Amino acid sequence: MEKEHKEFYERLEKKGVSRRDFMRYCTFLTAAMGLSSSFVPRVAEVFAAPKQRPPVIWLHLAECTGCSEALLRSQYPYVDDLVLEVLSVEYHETIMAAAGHQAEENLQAAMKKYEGKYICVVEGAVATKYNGGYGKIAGRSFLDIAKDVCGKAAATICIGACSVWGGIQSAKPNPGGYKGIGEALGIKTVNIAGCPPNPINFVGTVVNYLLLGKMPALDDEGRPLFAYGKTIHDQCPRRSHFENEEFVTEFGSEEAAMGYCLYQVGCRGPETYNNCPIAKFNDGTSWPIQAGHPCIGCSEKDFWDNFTPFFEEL
Ligand code: FSX
Ligand code: SF4
Ligand code: F3S
Repeated sequence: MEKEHKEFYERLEKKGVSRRDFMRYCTFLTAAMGLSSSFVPRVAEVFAAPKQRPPVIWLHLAECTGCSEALLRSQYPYVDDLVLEVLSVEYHETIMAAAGHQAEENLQAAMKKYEGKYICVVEGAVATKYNGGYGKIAGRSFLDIAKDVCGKAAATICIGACSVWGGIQSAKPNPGGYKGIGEALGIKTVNIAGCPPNPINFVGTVVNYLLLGKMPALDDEGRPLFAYGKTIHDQCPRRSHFENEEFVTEFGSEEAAMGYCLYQVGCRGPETYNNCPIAKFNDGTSWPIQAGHPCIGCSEKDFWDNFTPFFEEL
């Protein structure tokens, strides 16, 4: 065990991440997961000396790959994408070396070898109209692929609004009949909502599974409660301005510079459940409202239809 730890920290050092940075990350992750600080050493252990590395098949369907990008390209990318080392990722089109027929063979081989045991992570929506004509890989429709791969998985985690509810491709008039995985397949999925979701919400879900042997508690929409239990509005640092009716009515104005509430320029924070004000993005650098942009409600169902036009009070 000691040797394993030493090697792990040496590897981190080489990537420019000190032991201290790593422990800070684990402390933050533990808090984000809603666990007490006594869990920090155990959370660190999940990365430093993994007891199990569950096989994962990661599907890309209709989407922009922003979800993988968010995970892989944070400010200290190595820390977030550590989770990919804890998992045994058997198939992931963005990061694997194989292509073409070889990639397809890898997918089939992994499904056979780990049938009923692998976790399927899905990015992207499924086209359901015209025999799946709006989305195919290697001649197979997204719907066929999803049915096959999710059907043989131990659990399916949907990462991003697209796989959760259909996302941008399912916005009206939705010509391809796009749907999220749960609806298209009639199965229960763990839903990491957002466009893109915060990587910490995915990492926290996986670490919860590895640490406690189960998926985290979910809300009615299948979203982990530790991340999506409260509205943006209830955690927003601009909330006192809302209460005082101090609003931004124009971008670039004095009120905007003073950090007033963005409700009148279309903020959907009151209707949106997510932990952005606490978790922030890029290792705690900022988040939409901190940067002066209203929340567009990216972690809510059908936000492209329900919350548009953006920048207007609903
Ligand atoms: Fe969708 Fe993810 Fe938005 Fe993009 O893959 S949730 S379009 S950020 O990337 O699925
Ligand atoms: Fe609520 Fe948005 Fe105003 Fe923040 S900026 S207080 S989330 S309405
Ligand atoms: Fe999305 Fe709103 Fe957070 S737009 S990233 S839920 S602040």
